[in-house]
Amino acid sequence: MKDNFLWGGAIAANQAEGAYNIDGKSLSTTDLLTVGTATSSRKQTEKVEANQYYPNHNAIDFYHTYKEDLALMKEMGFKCFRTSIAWSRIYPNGDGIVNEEGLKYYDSLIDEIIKNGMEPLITISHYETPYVYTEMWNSWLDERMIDEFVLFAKTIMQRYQDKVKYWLTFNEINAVIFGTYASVGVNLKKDTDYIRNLLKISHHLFIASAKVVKMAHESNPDLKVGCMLANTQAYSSNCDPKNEMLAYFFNELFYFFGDVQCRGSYSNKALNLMKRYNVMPDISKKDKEILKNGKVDFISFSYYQTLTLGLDVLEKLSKVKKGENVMKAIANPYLESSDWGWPMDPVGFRYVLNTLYDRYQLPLFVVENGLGAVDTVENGCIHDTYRIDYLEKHITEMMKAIEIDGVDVLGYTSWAPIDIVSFSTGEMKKRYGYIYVDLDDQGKGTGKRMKKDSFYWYKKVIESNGKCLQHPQKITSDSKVKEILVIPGVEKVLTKYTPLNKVVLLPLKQLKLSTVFKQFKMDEDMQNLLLDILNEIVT
Ligand code: BGP
Repeated sequence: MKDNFLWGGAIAANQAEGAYNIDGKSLSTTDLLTVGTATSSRKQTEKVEANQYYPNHNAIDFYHTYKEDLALMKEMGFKCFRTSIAWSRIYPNGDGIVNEEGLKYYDSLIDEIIKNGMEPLITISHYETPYVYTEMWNSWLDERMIDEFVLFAKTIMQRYQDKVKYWLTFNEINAVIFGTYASVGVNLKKDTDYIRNLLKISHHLFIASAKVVKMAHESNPDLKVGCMLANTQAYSSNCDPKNEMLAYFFNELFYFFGDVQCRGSYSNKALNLMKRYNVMPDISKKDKEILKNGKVDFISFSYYQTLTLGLDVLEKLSKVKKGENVMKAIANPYLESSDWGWPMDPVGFRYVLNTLYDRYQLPLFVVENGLGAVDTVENGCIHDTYRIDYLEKHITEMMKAIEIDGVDVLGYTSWAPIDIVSFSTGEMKKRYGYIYVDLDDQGKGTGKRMKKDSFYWYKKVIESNGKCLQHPQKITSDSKVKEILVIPGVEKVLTKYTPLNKVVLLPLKQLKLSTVFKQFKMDEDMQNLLLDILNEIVT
């Protein structure tokens, strides 16, 4: 692994910041999504309704806690931190008037990221288009959005060009296929023009992105701008060539977006298909020029799962009962699924790193990968071995792609280093973090941050540049004194920092640390400090 490999974590403004209506911010599209569950989707409302709960309004209050949160990430040794800039803080009213208060917030956030030794990676638009555009023009269905986006991007890129080198234009640009409102704020009727309109929206996004890439390169050649694609690799459900063909065409949908942004033009196949079905967007000569001059510098992508397709997919999907998870119908029998039904496929990760690199020959950046799972707090500890297991396997495969296969990867920012609101369901209990946040699905709780076992594990991974991936023994308040005393250095710490001495320790050997803490009336802060010191020794 290169010494400058960018290990870190990724979040998005709308899922973390909260503070949805302060310092001049207007509503974003995501501010109007209610809370959902794994089996019932989030609802979109036209205004904030009193009897509904909108989890993104307060999220985890990162707007106010970023200093403490970033300090924890620094402790893990992060080299890179990805977040987005909420458009609705910068141009809240869609009238070209900039909100200086919003910029001030990002001035200090970005300074803080840098102060903590991390390279900022900024997503310009991450599922948080100002809602005013949906009201005025049905958002990205209207080509006027291109200039609005370029203005927004210009404002932030000029302001932060000396501080931020890596930029992404649209988060998961291809997610527009799965939901036009959730991704870019367009309410699209499921009528005969659906596909034509979908392609029109995509074309607007492509042009806007390409203009921003060109603008960035012209204003500062050091800036690197990437696309961001949601990767959901499809496998054929068996070796029937017809199923293989189906999976191939599904994957082509993904490449449709990658081709335009990386190669600077629509592929012949895409043009042919759009012509044949009479759904071609208006692609002027000038547009072609813009696309050609706005090729991205690198490819970033999210990777969580793969899926399996066969010609019987529609039949399978039609059998899914109300309330059941759709993902199960297309799950791979060789893979286990997460609590939310997402098939976990570490080897698939190596596969997509290879295929993407082969196709475009551009550096890759893994900007999202992680496990959304339910965590339980036991005696102040969170033993998330399942998360460590998931990440360990995925990082191992990524390292094979880099070290054995020769794929060029700039960095890995896992989603999400701290628990934040889930985008798809709006739940808090779908947790990804190394840092636990004490809030529930209704936003109730203290908001307190706690380190999970994965926190110590990831710290070690970064420190060793990926060499130490094994899950080390972790000391918790449940550990028995006799088990930890055999670890070199532990006895010294216990006798130095606590009222314990060798004589006292002897009869306590059969006890758990929590009992010892109680006997010696150690307060919670002292207990946590001691556990931190002990785990420092172990790792
Ligand atoms: C990606 C989005 C993120 C994030 C992640 C996990 O598609 O870019 O915003 O949310 O998925 O998904 P979820 O939060 O729904 O579990």
